[in-house]
Amino acid sequence: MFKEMSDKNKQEQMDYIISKNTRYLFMGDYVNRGKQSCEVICLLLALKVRYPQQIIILRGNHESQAITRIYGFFDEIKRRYKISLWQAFYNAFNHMPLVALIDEKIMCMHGGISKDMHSFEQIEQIPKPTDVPDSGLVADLLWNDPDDDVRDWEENERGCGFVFGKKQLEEFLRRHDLDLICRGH
Ligand SMILES: [Mn+2]
Repeated sequence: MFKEMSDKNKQEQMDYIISKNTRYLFMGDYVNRGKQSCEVICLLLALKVRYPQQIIILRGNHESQAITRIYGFFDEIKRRYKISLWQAFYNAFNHMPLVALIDEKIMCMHGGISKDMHSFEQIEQIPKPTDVPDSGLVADLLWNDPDDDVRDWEENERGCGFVFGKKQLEEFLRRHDLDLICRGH
């Protein structure tokens, strides 16, 4: 993306920020723990508005009201702008997609698989806007982690969600006819 920008003059850069034949999937956690969360999320949202089909922005566990309140985004917005802008951002976060499916075979999410997920229709039926609850399918998709050392679903040391092992992942992939999952967190 940035190599291509550097090859163009200023005017051309405007139209070539992203490659025309490429789709970009962002995997969440755009805000908190940095000084310029506002710039990061505004750039991504601007790209989404300009290239709606090519830019996909999944939600991370940091895109929530409670987590932005604790880990820096709220303080940044309050210091630089005003609290109503933070409210506007978390209202937008509440509409963000949780999962992307590539060619029916690669499931992408920020956290991990959920033992509460039985079908993809179930994810489509999650009402929006939604905040991130403490438990259940939405929390799992944004918070869960893989762990090589666990044999079963176990509590997550992060304080939210679960960890899962190879066996749980293989069962999940078989049940949903997937090749692999791709996750961030
Ligand atoms: Mn995360």
